[in-house]
Amino acid sequence: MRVASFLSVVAAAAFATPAAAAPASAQAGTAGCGKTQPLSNVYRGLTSSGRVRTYSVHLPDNYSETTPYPVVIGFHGSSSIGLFFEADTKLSEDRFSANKIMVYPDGVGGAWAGANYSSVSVDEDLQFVTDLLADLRGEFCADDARIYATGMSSGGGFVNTIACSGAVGGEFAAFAPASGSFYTDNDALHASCAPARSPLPVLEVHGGSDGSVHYDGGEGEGGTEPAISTWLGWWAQRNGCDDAGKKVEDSFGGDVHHTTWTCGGTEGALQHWKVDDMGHCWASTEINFSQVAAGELPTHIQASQIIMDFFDQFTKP
Ligand SMILES: *[C@@H]1O[C@H](CO)[C@@H](O)[C@H](O)[C@H]1NC(C)=O
Ligand SMILES: *[C@@H]1O[C@H](CO)[C@@H](O)[C@H](O)[C@H]1NC(C)=O
Ligand SMILES: CC(=O)N[C@H]1CO[C@H](CO)[C@@H](O)[C@@H]1O
Repeated sequence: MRVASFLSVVAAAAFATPAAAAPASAQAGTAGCGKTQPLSNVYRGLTSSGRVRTYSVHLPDNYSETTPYPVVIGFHGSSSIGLFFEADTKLSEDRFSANKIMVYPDGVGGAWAGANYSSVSVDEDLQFVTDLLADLRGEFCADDARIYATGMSSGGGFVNTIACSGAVGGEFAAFAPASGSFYTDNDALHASCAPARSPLPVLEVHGGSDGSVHYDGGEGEGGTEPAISTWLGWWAQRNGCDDAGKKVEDSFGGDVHHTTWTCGGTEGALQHWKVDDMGHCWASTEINFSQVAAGELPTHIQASQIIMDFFDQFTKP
């Protein structure tokens, strides 16, 4: 009896605290503001579409439960898990994300929907993103206007699937797939891609020598992929970009090409980095697993820095 009433007091206090401590700031802090987080690395599970799904979170050093932080969700490549993507990209290191909440979800069976080898439907994985966002908002102090998605290979492809989904994609401020395998929304008129708004900021990084997700498109591991230039053309159209006025900057002896479009008056709302001699990996100036796996060496550019700098420029209107 005593224990029970003690517990009910604790429970009442636990439920009362977040609401009472919620900041009255003008920033769009989520319900998780006010909840203390004793650990900087958190592994969480939730049930989505009747299935247990998992994800890991890396919080900023000295996380303050009253500061709404930007959130970056990183989707791993095929046959992988979130923790591997985190280690490979080094995205949780302070130099890239000191003031961000980093989130790394796990795909079912190491895969994301859209690839023909995935065992879940696109609708189910999109529902998982919705449920993940709800869980994040309730647990952590997130800036609702600054939620971003990046991903590698099939994870990059899934980032495009999210961007093309009005309901889920509308929750994000910007998207950055790398070495993306774009299996969905490739129908003849690509009309199934229905972004929430225009322009929707998108940046892609791709190797010109990618032997898995060919720059010129074709048959990939999990389906047919468009040529990257074709795919960029679709986004230029959706985003209302001035295609004639796009700027191309070549560097590193002509190996690296950075293309920037101005879309609906927003400079850089569509961007592309192509590295001619790079294969299928996460672009980095430092050696890492995905490079080793692809028989690659470090390259000229650091995708982790480029992508975080890109995200910093955009807030959800
Ligand atoms: C976190 O706090 C410690 C101790 O106050 C300080 O030395 C460190 O620089 C802080 N880290 C960041 C990223 O602000
Ligand atoms: C997936 O698509 C690729 C490319 O079109 C094809 O070669 C492969 O056989 C397909 N696999 C399955 C399981 O359908
Ligand atoms: C193969 C390799 O160099 N892997 C490195 C990738 O990055 C992580 C995190 O910095 C290192 O711990 C690995 O050694």
